[in-house]
Amino acid sequence: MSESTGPEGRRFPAPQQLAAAANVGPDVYAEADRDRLAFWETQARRLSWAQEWDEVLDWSKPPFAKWFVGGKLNVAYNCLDRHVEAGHGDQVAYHWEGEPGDTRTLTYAQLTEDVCRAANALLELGVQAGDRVAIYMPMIPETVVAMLACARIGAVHMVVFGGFSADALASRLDDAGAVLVITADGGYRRGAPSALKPAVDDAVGRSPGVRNVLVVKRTEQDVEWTEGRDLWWHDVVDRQSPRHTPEAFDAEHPLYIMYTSGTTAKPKGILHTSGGYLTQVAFTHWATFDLKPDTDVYWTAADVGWVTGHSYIVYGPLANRATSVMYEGTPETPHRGRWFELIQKYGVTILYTAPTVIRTVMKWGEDIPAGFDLTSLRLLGSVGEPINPEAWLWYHQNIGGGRCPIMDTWWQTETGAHMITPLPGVTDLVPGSAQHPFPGISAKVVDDEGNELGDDSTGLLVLTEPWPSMLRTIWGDDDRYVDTYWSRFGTNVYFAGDGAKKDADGNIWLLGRVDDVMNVSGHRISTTEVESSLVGHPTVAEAAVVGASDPTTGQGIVAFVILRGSAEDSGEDLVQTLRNHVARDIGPIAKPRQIMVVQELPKTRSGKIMRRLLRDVAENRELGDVTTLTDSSVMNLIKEKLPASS
Ligand code: 6R9
Repeated sequence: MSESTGPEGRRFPAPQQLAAAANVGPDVYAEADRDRLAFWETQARRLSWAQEWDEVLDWSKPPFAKWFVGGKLNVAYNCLDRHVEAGHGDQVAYHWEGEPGDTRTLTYAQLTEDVCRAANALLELGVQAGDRVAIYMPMIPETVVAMLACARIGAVHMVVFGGFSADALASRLDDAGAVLVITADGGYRRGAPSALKPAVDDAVGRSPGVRNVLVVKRTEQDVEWTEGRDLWWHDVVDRQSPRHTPEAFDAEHPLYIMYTSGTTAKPKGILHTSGGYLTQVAFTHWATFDLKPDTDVYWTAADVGWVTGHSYIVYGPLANRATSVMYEGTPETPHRGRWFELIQKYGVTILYTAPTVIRTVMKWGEDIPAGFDLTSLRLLGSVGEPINPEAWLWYHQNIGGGRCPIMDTWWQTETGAHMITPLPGVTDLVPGSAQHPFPGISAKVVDDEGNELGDDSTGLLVLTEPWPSMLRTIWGDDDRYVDTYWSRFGTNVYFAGDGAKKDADGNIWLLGRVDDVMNVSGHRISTTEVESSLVGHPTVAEAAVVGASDPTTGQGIVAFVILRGSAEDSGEDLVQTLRNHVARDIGPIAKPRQIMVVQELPKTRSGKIMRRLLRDVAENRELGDVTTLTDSSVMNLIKEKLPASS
């Protein structure tokens, strides 16, 4: 265990100035512990309800929860109209920036009108409350408008990441039974227009339930057109009335489906509903990020097609009347300082992103962020993977200027909102650990039998009480919902699928997916720990570790590493140095059997490394399903690196 990852590693106390004015102070934990349901009830009052609930939680048929039973609200009204009615219509909701450098500014008043027009258009197209609408779009304002228009009329949106293939889209359209697809001709990625419509044409051709395809003109690429089915957004939406009276829906009315890949080929359609979801995303966004709506400029640098985009680009920020930045493209276009240029340009105060991006910029070198004025930043966030202590310290120093606390937020598509995270004005930060359950959340580390473990032990992460933004089911498959999440330790305990460790001070460290735990000669070693050790070496920027079957040890550790910009060579010497480094750091048992230096790693839209594919490579198998990769060509690059014999 390297020095910085152990409990003896450095602590970063909450900055005093921030703590003095923080949205939540240390008492929040005691308040939540005193009466958990009353606590969530208080948070629900942050929203505007057309009708109060009769009961906070109905958990009489676990694991099927109902929150704020009998309550009614309109999610879009809560994100838009109420802020306009309160006199904030001129406040900027989004500073949007396209990859080519075009910009749009949307105030709350303008966004409300745009959403009303789109809602009227959906109604004209015959979309009804409860219908499913697929959204397959680039990161442009119409994507947010489309989501909120669905929410406004009670239609269930299903955003499919624009990088996914026609196959991935087709299987989701079919599973959800979508009646409408909203898309664009294309979007800009890495300096060039990237088409979306051909994949839609392919997928919709196989989905007889889809009546119409609504197409936003973004790149002006040529598109094929199916008369009677395809409609231009500007023809249908622009002529609509900018007024629409929102209807209040039940707190448990479905809001959206978000597909997430599971261990089997069939993706799971995670269902979120309205009142509890909006309550928890709004409250966590406000508390974890200390959001001050009048002064902050907030930026979740992630894709809307990931749950992080749903909860923390769209619903949380808008419910809290935040001013956000939204950016269409990739961090390295047209140059590697693009993100930092945006922080400087808009005076971003809060930045929320994924460790994979931090490690990428680390690889490019600290000169890149150093070239921009980042002094507007006051708080940073991390999500998607464990953030290695090295990457944490680098983020803290080179982007946060040593002054911004980092909120390492653990949560999932299924949980809807933050579940384990420090709080900015309260927690002494421990780099690499997500630390404590959020107030009102019960998370525990248990052994294989479900017994709670004390401090200083390693096991499985479970959630032992229902929470407002929890998934309600897997779309169309209640049995799979129960089996996947609520059967390992009984129907009252949610099995998250992540390994976790509690240190001697009770901080929770996430150790990656349970299926990422390796077993080497009977020793359980987490891929995350070996990866952190490798990234802790000065030559390594990124590492992915998998367990490959091994005739003698059961599994052998195989590592794929990307070197830092300044590091040279992939020679045998360096590989030996790195193997010894891990052995010294964690123990000889963790010494990788094989280390391969590569240029790229296979990643999902949320920056998660697809270890399953690397395991296929390490075990010399045919590659499995690659539909959720952002760039499937990286697998060919990696295979080329393999020694011809293996
Ligand atoms: C929000 C999101 C969920 C899985 C989760 C875990 C990993 C997310 C993390 C983290 C360690 C963090 N994960 N945040 N691991 N520390 N701060 O990422 O949702 O795409 O569904 O992934 O991501 O393994 O189980 P999703």
